[in-house]
Amino acid sequence: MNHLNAVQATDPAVFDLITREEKRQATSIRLIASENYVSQAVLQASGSVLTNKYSEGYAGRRYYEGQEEIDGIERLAIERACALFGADHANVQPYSGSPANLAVYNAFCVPGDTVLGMGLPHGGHLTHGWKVSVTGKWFNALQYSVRKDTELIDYDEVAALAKEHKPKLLICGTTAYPRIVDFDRFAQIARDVGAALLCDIAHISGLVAAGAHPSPISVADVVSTTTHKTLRGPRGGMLMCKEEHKKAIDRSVFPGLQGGPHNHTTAGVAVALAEAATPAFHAYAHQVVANAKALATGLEEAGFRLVTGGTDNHLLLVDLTPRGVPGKPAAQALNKAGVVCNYNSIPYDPRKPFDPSGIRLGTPAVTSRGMGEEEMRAIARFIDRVVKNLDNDGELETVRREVAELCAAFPAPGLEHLQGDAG
Ligand code: DSN
Repeated sequence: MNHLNAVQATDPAVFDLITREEKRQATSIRLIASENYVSQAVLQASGSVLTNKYSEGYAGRRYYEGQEEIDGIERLAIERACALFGADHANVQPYSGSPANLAVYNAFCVPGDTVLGMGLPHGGHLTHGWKVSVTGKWFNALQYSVRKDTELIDYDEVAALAKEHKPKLLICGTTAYPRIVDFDRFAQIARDVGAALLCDIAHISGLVAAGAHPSPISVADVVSTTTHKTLRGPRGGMLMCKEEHKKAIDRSVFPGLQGGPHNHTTAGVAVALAEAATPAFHAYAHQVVANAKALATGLEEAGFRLVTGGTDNHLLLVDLTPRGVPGKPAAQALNKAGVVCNYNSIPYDPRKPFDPSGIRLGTPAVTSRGMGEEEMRAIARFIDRVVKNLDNDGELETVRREVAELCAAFPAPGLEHLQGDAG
C-alpha cells in the first residue's frame, strides 16, 4: 500500500507535491549543511496522533486534562537529552532554534540590555543579535567577527568588546563556520565580565552528542540547539541548562514565549535522541566530519579556495572568487545538476548577501545515506564540472544523470521505497 494513500485520496494536489519532493530528496545530492534525512521511526513518531493534543505546562503541571501519555513522552525526551549531552536540565518545548534562542534572551535580559554575538556575515545566526532580527532591534546587540587574515573567530576582539560593553549575555555558536568553536575561551570571557553564556550548537549538536566536536555543556549557562540538523531529529528546538537556571528557562519558554508544545515533534525528538545514543550514530557523526574533510581535499585538488583552508566539522565554505563565478549562479547551476547547496556570504564579502561570493556545503545528509570518502571525491568532481559549465545545459544534464545514479546506490533513510529510482 502506498504510504500516502489517505493524502492521495483526500488531496491529490498535496499528494503530488509531497511525492515530487520525495523524489527530489531521493535523487539529489543534498549538501545544505543544516539539512538531513530522518529515520522512518522519527517520521512515524512525528506524523502521529500526538498532533491532536494540547499540553500547556510541563509534565505533572498541565493546564489541560488527558496528559497521561504526553507527560511520559516529554519526560522521556528530557531524560534522553540530559543523558546524551550530560546536562542538568533540558526543555524540549521550543518550536525551533530561533524561539529557543529568544527564550534565553527572555530569561536573562530585558529589552535594551547589551548582548554580544557573532555577526551574521561572519557565520553567526540572525538570532545572535543581527540587526534585522528582533534580537538586534530589541536589545543593544554588539557583534564580533572573524579575523581577516585567518578567517577564524577573533577571540581577542570578543574579549575586548565584552570588557568594554559588559554584555548581559554572550552568545557563541555558528551557522557557517567550518572550525571548532573554543567554548572554554568563550566561558572565560563571559566569566570575566559577569555575562551569561549561551552556546548555540544547532549545527553541531549531533557531532557534540557523539564526541566529534567538543561539548560546551560543562561551561555554558545555557546550550540551545535545533533538533533537525546533525542531530537527525524532526524540526524542533531544545534548551539545556545548569540546574540553577532551570526555573528561569522553563518559565521563559512557557508561558513566557510559547503556548502548547508540539507533542508529535517531542515524540520524534525522543526517538531521535534514542537513535543518537547508539554506536551507529557515533560512527555516523565521526563519518560526517571525515566526509567533510574528504570533500574539502577533493575541492582543493580541483582548485577551489576554502574559507579558513578546510574544515573541522560538517561544513565547508567555498570562496568562488578565484574561479571568477559568484555564489548564486553556481548554486543555481548545481541545483540543476542535482547537487543542492546554498549560496553564502564569505567573511568580508565584497558582494551583497543576495548575490555573495561563496557557497556553503555540508555532509550530514549524504552521510546519512551511507556515502563515504570516495563518494565525497566524486561529489567534488561534480561540483568542479558544474562550476566550469554554468551555462552548458547539456553538461549539467549529464552530471544530473550521474548524480541520480550515485544516489540510487545509497538509499536515503525514510525514502527506501524509492530505492533504485534513478529518474
Ligand atoms: N537556516 C539555518 C541554516 O541553514 O544554517 C540556520 O537556522
